[in-house]
Amino acid sequence: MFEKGGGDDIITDFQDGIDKILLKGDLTFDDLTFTVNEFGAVKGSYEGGSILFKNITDKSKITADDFISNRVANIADVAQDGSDIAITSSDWDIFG
Ligand SMILES: [Ca+2]
Repeated sequence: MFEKGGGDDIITDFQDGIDKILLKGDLTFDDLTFTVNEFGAVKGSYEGGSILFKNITDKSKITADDFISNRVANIADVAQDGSDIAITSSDWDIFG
């Protein structure tokens, strides 16, 4: 999960349209500012941290649809469709 102050995270194999990023706490998609770093990878920065999409080079591919908030009642329900969900900051795990 990614939350304010969560530090810098790297996702190496994001599958656009399949994987979802869980935003924890009061962090929302609107808090993210997307840039492309010096290596051509998309980076979403927020207060206290960032999420680097190491294999994504097109900013337009990362939209609100790629994120879920922790207001989703049951994360397991989301994961059942085979999606991977990144769920921690610093270390992250995959469900699905
Ligand atoms: Ca997308």
